[in-house]
Amino acid sequence: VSVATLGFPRIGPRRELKHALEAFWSGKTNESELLEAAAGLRTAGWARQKALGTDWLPSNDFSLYDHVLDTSVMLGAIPERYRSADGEAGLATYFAMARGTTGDDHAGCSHGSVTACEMTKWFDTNYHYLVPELAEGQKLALNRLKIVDEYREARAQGYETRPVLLGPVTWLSLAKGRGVDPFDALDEVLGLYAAILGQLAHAGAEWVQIDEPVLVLDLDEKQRRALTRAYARLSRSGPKLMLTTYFGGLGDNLAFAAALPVAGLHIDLVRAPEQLDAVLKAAPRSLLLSLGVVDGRNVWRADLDALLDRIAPIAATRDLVLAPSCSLLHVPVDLALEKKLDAEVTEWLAFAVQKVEELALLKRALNDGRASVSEELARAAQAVANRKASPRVHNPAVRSRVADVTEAMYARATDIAARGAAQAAVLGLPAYPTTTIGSFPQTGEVRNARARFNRGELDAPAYDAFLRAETERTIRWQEEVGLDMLVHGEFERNDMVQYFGEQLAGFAFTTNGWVQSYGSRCVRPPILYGDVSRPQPMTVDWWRYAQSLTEKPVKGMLTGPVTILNWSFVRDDQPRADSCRQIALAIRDEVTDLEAAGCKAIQIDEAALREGLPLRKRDWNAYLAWAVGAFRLSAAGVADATQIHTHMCYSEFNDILPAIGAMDADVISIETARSQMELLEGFAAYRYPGAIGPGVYDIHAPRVPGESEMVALMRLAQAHLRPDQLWVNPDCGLKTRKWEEVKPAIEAMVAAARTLRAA
Ligand code: THG
Ligand code: ZN
Repeated sequence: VSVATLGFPRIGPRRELKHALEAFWSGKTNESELLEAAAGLRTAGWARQKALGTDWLPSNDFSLYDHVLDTSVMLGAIPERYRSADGEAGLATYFAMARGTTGDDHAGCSHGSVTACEMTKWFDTNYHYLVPELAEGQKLALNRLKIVDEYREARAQGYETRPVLLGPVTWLSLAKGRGVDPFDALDEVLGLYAAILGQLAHAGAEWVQIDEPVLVLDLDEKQRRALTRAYARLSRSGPKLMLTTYFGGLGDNLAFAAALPVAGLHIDLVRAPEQLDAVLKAAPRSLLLSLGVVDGRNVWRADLDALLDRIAPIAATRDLVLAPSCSLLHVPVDLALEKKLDAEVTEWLAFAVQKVEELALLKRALNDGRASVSEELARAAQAVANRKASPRVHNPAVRSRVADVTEAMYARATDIAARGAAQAAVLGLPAYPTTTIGSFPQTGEVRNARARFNRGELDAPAYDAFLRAETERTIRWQEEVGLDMLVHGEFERNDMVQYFGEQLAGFAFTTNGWVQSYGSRCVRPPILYGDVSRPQPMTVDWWRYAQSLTEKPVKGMLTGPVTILNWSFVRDDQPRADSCRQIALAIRDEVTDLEAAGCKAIQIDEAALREGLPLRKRDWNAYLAWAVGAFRLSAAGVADATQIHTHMCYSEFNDILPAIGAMDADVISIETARSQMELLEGFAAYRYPGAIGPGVYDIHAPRVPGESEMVALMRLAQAHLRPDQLWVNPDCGLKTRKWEEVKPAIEAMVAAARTLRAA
């Protein structure tokens, strides 16, 4: 038995990569300083994993921005607009693809102003990759081979590694064709992959890890044929291939995957423990199996005794590799850096470093007998038992409240049309009412004040006074500009999920538990460990203060239960649906408290509802049923006259429109500016009954659109929806924008609404 890691966090224990990247982007450091910092992180990663007992060290799991982008650049899939005059694909090209350029801040390089490549979620994780693009007539060709360089770099330092390569069929499946089917390039791509593998073999690599997470998805014929063709060819290209699958079970692809001519197969036994027996049956003895037994997506300690009971009989009959279920990219680096987390919860957790320790312990128990590590195993077992028995996890009051939830609690008293009339009478809004999604710019000043408050340099009354002044200024500005429904601006919030998690019982927080979200950006997901309750109102005082400043209605702003769940590390001791229902009840309390305080419109954001969809279509309905149910449970406690809004990010939801309709929100705001309102066809065809605010201002770009552009977008919307269904708002929250951009854009938006009313 040996131990592998499929990938280690690249951001660094103290986000060293983030700091190195941002220093470079701002011009404080030069390219060689950035590359030196990156090399330092790689060396530290290898040394660390080796010391912890990893036998199969990964290389090329590191990336300066994103491993999918690395793969695209390696294959020469660089869209024309990023190609510099001298044809070289260096760092400037790489970061132009990742982040776009503004034309002026890249002095000396030949790019004009270009937008970044599209970015989207990596399977069902909270990590974003850059979408590969293939255009008609595009010629692919190998670039500088980072994978070979990093293999050699490790070797020169005395580390024999198993290079990590994103598989060709997954890369093609993620790619977007512009006027072409990416799979038309299959043979060209396979030729390049074969050459890469050849070079790795030449450099001395005996094994290569080749990631094909598409093997856990519903595959079509084209993908299956491509996989067969790919591995028939690549298995003859030099190194032995460890084909890795993760984020789910192989399911109906099992027989197919087990028959591919590769030397090893990695399976995810955390997401799909039930597949082990079937895999053992299907996998020939000659296939080296890698068992993903430790959760690469969550932060809990593993139950080592249970794992040993399961694995020992297998280890007696065949050679095994033990590994995390997937790359450790998705968990924080090191629990030892958490000094403020309380001791009881800390004992239940394992971050990347601790997960490798768990694997090393399993290996020793299997190779040398359990007795050789009985003390360590006993300690691990005690921690697991403590967690199970802890009163912090189980709250009888929450349990009985959930048990008492009735069907009626999931439904508003009357239907959406009748509610609309009641709300119109209370709110007195004009046609085409204007509003924003909730947040206003988190300026350097705001972030600075929060940082000083967190460091204890600013006391609570001073911080509070600062936030109130920001809120008041923002209310005054919204009144001046003529918005119809106002927001308080959310200056008191950091990350929205973190903000609510910090105020709910049942969640724990880390100080260094950063996980890469995209590029240099990270999130610190809350850790949901116990039954959830809301000790006291969370947002009511901020809303009350904001409403006291104006006669216009101010929206209450909440994050929905599904989004809080999807962006947290969640319990693994009960179904996600059960955790979600508990969060929903806590949010419901906040909703009814806001209503009791006089709030007439409450927005419950479900930014992450769509991205929580299971990877397999057959699981969609079950997810949507409980997710939509949780939203309804959080929202349905209010009177007809109280208007419930929701907001969803990312625009692809035509395939779940019935579920969105079933959420029964009075008003929904969505991203549409970039897709020219295409999405609304779906809403129209589905006869969406509620009101819709199709975003008319793409807040993801610094560009400020003008009034006529927004009017034109709304005219497109009018083609699909009744005038009384339409709201006018930006695409998403404004927290990442600057006031200099927001002010003219919102002024133009209000002017656009007035033009529509006049027509
Ligand atoms: N919250 C959480 N997850 C998310 C988002 C979120 N996933 C999807 C999307 N939004 C990701 N977007 C971002 C945008 C900005 C940042 C992170 C993810 C960001 N992070 C700061 C950084 O890395 O410097 C740290 C923020 C902090 O101090 O908490 O800017 O909104 N949970
Ligand atoms: Zn959004």
